Amino acid sequence: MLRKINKLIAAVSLGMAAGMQSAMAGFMDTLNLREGVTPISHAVYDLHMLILWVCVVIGVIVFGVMAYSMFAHRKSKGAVPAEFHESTKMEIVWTIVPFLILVGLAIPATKTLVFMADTTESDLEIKITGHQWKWEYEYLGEDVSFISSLSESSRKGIYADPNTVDNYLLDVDRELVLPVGKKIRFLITASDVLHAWWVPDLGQKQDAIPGFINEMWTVIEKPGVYRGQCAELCGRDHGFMPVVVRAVSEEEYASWLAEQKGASVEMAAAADKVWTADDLYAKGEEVYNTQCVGCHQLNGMGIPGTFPAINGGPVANGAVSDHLNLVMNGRAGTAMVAFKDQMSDVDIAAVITFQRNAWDNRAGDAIQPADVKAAR
Ligand code: HEC
Ligand SMILES: [Cu+2]
Repeated sequence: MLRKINKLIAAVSLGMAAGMQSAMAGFMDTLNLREGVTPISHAVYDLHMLILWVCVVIGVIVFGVMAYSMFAHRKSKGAVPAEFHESTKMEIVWTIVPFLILVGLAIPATKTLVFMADTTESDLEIKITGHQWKWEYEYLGEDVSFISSLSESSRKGIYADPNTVDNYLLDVDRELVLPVGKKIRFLITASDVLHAWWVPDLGQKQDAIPGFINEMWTVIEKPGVYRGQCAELCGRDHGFMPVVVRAVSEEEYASWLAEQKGASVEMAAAADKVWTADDLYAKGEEVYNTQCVGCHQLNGMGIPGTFPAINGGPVANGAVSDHLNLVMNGRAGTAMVAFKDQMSDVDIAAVITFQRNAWDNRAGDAIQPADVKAAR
């Protein structure tokens, strides 16, 4: 009989241990900080686990002593409270012990911070600029730069059923492609308001501040796609400026970079040729749907009181030179920024041609990339 009970207890406790283990693994996956894929994310994770366990041990000791004292010295057992005041010995002990614990935690924490701040000896540098509401990436010294905005599918999901969209609001039209195993230094700033560049798997978040350049570095250990978001409330479409990093092997990165350079040569050639109005319109619709819809809306009606309508608006139906001037230079003090630094000649010519002829607008004219180039 006794043996049977013993067996039962053994089986139950084994089962519980297994259950605990899988519960623990589940907890680690869903609730805990992620381990990430960079030396910094590992350092941060290890520091977090160390401090977590120190807190657990302190918690167990403190609550254990409390529970034991209340149970062992309860009134029904005739416990008589000790009566003493101002025990210097006790006061010294409860000051020194927490002090030592804090110093003990400050040492690894400071080490991690110093490690994170060391941006020296990087292999490549990327300048990241936050704009309302998109990210601009410049590969310094490589003559490659582009704007990364919310993908078309995510944008459509806003008006439809988000459940049907993959990576809803975490998907972009152009990913930040980076090589694995290289030390990358990021220079982070913003053109308009505060933003913050954040990718959890890289273990870092950095404020993007107009007029300031913040730094951070990373070495991505594993190829893959890592998603993040703007993490600083930056206006109406703050939730619509995701970050997508695609980490690839060194060879893939080199060929991607060469392709980008080829594309910019192609783009220069496209800027020199004369476009048909139809081609400009088609291209312009694409540009409008990624760069301008956020404010002026799909139907060109804007948001009354905040963003003016382009459909029937005075500028899109007025002189083309004024239209060009507005799109290139923006309007100071408003959310209408100068697009000349963010868009190519072709994109500017195309989007203006589109706006002048879309919806009910019937300007009937087109503007060539060469005109945009001349106006720069
Ligand atoms: C962040 C919001 C925002 C985005 C994005 C934006 N605009 Fe604007 N736009 C504005 C605001 C605000 C104004 C009004 C400026 C003012 O007060 O004069 C404006 C005005 C305009 C006007 C003049 C409208 C009129 O007739 O009065 C045109 C044309 C225009 N924008 C074109 C564009 C184009 C082209 C794009 C995309 C490349 C674009 N805008 C993207 C905010 C935006
Ligand atoms: Cu932002």
